[in-house]
Amino acid sequence: HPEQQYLDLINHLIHKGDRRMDRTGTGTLSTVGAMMRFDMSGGAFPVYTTKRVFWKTAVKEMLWFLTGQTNIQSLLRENVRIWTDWPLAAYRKATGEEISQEDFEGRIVADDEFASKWGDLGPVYGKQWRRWLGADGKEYDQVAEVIATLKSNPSSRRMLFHAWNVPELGTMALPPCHMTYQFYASGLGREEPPKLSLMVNQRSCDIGLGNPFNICQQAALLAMVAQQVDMTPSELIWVGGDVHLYLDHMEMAETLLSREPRPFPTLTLARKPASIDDYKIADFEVVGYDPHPAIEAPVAV
Ligand code: DHF
Ligand code: TMP
Repeated sequence: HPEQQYLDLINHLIHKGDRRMDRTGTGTLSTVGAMMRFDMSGGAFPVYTTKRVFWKTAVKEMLWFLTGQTNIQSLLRENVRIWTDWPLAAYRKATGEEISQEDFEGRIVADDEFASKWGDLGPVYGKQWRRWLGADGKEYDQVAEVIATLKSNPSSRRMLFHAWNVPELGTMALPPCHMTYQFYASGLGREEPPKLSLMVNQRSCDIGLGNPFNICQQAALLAMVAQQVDMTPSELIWVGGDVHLYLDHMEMAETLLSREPRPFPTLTLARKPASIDDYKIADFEVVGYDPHPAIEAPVAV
């Protein structure tokens, strides 16, 4: 089962991981240089099954990246709360106010002025993907460029977008974890439609919480881009730099390892939107997802 790659990586971290302190003060077991490959042909959607993954939340985050936005207000309006901790920590630190997460989120949603002051994550993924600011003062839409190249010159070796914008790292809530997205088309001129693969390079990976989200949202991106360029999704290749298991995720890890993976569900896109900017969460039809129960685990801030 392809999910075995994930379980093997967790097992490796538990037994061979380098035990170290980390930025968040939580402590991790860590390794460097991991690869997982997921074949999406036939519609397989790599959403892990050894715990319930809230794939709609993960796909909504991907759709939010694609809008180019960086403020959590639009995420919260979609009921996605995974990014609140970082602006909330910044707000508490700056004001000394002991505001609850719910109250903070409520203010972000209701009050545009408050949101623009406190809800922005800085120039994170969406900004870099869609509006990278060049030294020439122009904004570069890397995603549109990749899609245009896939249509005009699909054997190009330059079809990638990158979020590691060095001069802007300091003003991001978190520097990008998933950094480069490189596309690769195969069977060109021989197969109709050709196949499209995506290789993602991720410098830092929280194997317990972040990775299950990342894999399924990156798979969703591959499905969208393939549809836009009339290709069929092939492999998602995921490469991790510092891959780590937080020490307070150990119990979750043991539970995951004790469970038997189930078949991946299938993903169908309900319609073909006019462009990469027009996808909605309702376009993602996932059939046959039958996971083991969800596991709650703390996120290291
Ligand atoms: N920091 C750390 N330490 N790990 C991360 O995975 C992480 N991810 C970030 C930002 N900073 C991070 C953005 N993505 C959750 C999932 C993804 C994510 C942030 C948080 C999360 O808490 N997932 C829970 C709850 C899901 C939900 O509320 O819908 C989960 O059980 O998957
Ligand atoms: P770092 O910037 O010190 O590496 O901390 C970022 C943490 O967030 C790290 O544990 C990796 C994790 N992370 C993911 O695994 N996936 C993600 O998509 C994001 C945003 C973060």
